[in-house]
Amino acid sequence: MTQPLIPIDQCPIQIEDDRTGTNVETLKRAFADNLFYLQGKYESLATQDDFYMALAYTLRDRLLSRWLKTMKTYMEKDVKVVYYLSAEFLMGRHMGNSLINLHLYDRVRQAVEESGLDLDEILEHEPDPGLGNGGLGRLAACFVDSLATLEIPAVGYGIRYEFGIFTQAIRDGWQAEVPDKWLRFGNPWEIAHPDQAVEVKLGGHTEMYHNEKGEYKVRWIPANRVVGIPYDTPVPGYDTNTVNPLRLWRAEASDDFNFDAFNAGNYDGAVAEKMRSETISKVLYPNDNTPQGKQLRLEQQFFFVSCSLQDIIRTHLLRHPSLHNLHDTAAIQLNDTHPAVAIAEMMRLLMDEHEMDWNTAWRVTQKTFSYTNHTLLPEALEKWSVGLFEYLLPRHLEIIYEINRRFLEDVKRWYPGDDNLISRLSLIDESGEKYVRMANLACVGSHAVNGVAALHTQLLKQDTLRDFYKLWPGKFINKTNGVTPRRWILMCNPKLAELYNSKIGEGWLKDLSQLKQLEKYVDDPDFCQQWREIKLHNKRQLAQYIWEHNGIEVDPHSMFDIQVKRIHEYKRQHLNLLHIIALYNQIKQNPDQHIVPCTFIFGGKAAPGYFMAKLIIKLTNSVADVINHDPDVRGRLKIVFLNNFNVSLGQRIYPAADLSEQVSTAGKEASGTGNMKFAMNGAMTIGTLDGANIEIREEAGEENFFLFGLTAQEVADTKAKGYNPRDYYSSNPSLKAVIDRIAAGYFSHGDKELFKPLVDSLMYHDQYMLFADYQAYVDCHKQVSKTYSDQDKWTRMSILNALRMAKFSSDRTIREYCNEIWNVQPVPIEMEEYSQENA
Ligand code: Z16
Repeated sequence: MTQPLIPIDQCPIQIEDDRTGTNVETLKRAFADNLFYLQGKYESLATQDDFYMALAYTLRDRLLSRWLKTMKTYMEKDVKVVYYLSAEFLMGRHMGNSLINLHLYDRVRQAVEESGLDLDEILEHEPDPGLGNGGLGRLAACFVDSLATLEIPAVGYGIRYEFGIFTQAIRDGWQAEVPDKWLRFGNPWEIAHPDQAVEVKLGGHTEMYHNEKGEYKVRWIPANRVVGIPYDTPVPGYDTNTVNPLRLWRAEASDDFNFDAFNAGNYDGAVAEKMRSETISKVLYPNDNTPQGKQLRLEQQFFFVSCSLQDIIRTHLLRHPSLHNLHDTAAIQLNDTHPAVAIAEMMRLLMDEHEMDWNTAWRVTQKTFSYTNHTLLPEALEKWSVGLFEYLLPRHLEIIYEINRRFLEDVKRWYPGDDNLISRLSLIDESGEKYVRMANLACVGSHAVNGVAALHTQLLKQDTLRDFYKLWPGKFINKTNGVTPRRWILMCNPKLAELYNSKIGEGWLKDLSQLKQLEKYVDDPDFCQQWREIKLHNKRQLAQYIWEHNGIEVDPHSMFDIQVKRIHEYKRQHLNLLHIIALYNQIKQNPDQHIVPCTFIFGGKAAPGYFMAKLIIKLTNSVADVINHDPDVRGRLKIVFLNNFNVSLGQRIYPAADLSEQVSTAGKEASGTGNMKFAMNGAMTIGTLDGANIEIREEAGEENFFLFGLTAQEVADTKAKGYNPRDYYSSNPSLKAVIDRIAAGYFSHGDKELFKPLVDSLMYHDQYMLFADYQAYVDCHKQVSKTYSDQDKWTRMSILNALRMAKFSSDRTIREYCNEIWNVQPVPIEMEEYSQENA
């Protein structure tokens, strides 16, 4: 061969080819090609799955030239890259998102229809990739969308769980968990790179040795090794050429794994060991806001951290002779403490494997890392027993002890004689059994620490991390969360997007503040009418879904009052239920009394080991059974528990809501992000002064927010004074009647035991102060009903609310991270002529 191979994206292509072209005819041909050559099917024998796969490959092809060009540009320009380390990425379906971000929606719809197929059916066929639990994982997904849209060089690093968050089934009103086999039919969006596999060590011991220069060094002799294989999924920006990778690691047994045992004929033993190491990336731990102190979980954390850091270092060394300037090419963000072991692993890699001295390594590490905290719940702060840590990561424990020794020495110099301060700041909790405190490790090892909403950051500074704040006030910074308007408006609410486009064009999708221009239409009857029709349309669609999945008929003209989120006592789904039962009690007392017809919709998963959360699901379904079937109610109240709430279901639910329930105990919800999705889609919020609710109310105007409940300060004060929930029960007849009805077994066929744990927990502890907020909540709902009865007023509030949510675009959040934490700039990707023309 005399001609060198020309990279495909540089070939002088004269006509549209089947892998990049975007004419309808080309798309049809590409689709048919993929069906034949990749799925190996004639159209007549193809299944929905084949069609889905063929279309997915057609789109992936169209992402590839941009993707490779993006990587090439980053490499050539030697840019600084954001590495977002997260144990969870709750991406949701890729196909619709790719269609939108590539501006191919209409042409692909036409191509598919002309091929005699239904695009919506194909879209529905994609399994929802659920590699996350809730808010934290979905935030990571919104962030990678915004990073690509803002043309920021970025890589998302995480774990390619073989089983994502379980599928929720409801059996006899209880949650049952079904494994999520999302990879069963293969994953057309990912590309494996076994050539870039890395090795991860585990267990064993350390030893000292002299290197050639005669210096003391430490060597880690591991007991086990596993291999991490990277799988890359393209993340396209909206209306840009940027396509960043989401790089997820799968654990595989290393080749030489137990070779000896195998050769000695111990076949079973060798296979068992192989299975054990591959277990690391098997399954996502299904806990939101409550860590699980399991060895396998620590193995998962270390596994993906070690793979990612080795990958980052390899990338850096391709262009630089040493790691002294790593912080100039890499900004590494720790999404919660799940990847916080990275501080120790970076130190180990720099010192033990790259010959750096301690002081330099520590400076590089601090300048490279930053840490996001997502919770104030004390039980949610991660800690690992020193015994387990030493067993799995002996070298890292040594390094953590040395970081701690140096750190506490500084503190003693700054604050002599304050032993309590020392024990609070220490990376090791020594109050009983010894633990490594991961938040403390993340704080000392990072140059920036952020909370996820203004109140949350303030409380971090005041309470949870106050001692660290005292040491380094400049390190602490707020970054209020956001959500991507591409998925959470354009994709899920196309009619609303179309209304916006018809008035102001499409600029709002990259600059949400442009929606403010629409405020002038708030008194335009035509606009208001369209607004109401869109909401009604979305409600009808959801009503149809409810009919098909729950067999419950709901009235699209009733008020859709919705609470969807993970089930947790602090989120107070049961406060919502107490209110519903109060309304029911009113009807039972006076069946003819006027009430605003209302459909109460719930959805959310409970951690499988969280008994009280599961009991709340059972109570919801039990209350629904009784109320939905009581003839006295005459259909004026309907209660629906939507099974298996996930990203795809969220896309149906948020646009159909009239009222968004954001009722956590003040001071407990770090931010919330569902609150933002509801508001952007025109739902009014009923909520406490918690998390980002406060900022939503600030933006919307207090007259456009249904506020109730104690403030975070009042919650703390009430607790300090000695809170007694029984006082509220005895003095409030409405509350008493509600609790008595549950306790009497009214919703459990006379069984007084079933809900006793829930009733007792409220009566005797009420940790989250439902009773203290009960009356204010019921009163606030009266206000909601009254307002909803005046449809003109409601519409006006809904419009202003939605138009004022610009702050909650994750583009704004990411810009702030870029400027104030990461110090990175946009890097536009230039494409060759041919694909520009087709774009
Ligand atoms: C999680 O989803 C959150 C916090 C946490 O410690 C662990 C998990 Cl898995 C949530 C917060 O509860 C929520 O308020 C916040 O909006 C979200 O993280 C994203 O910051």
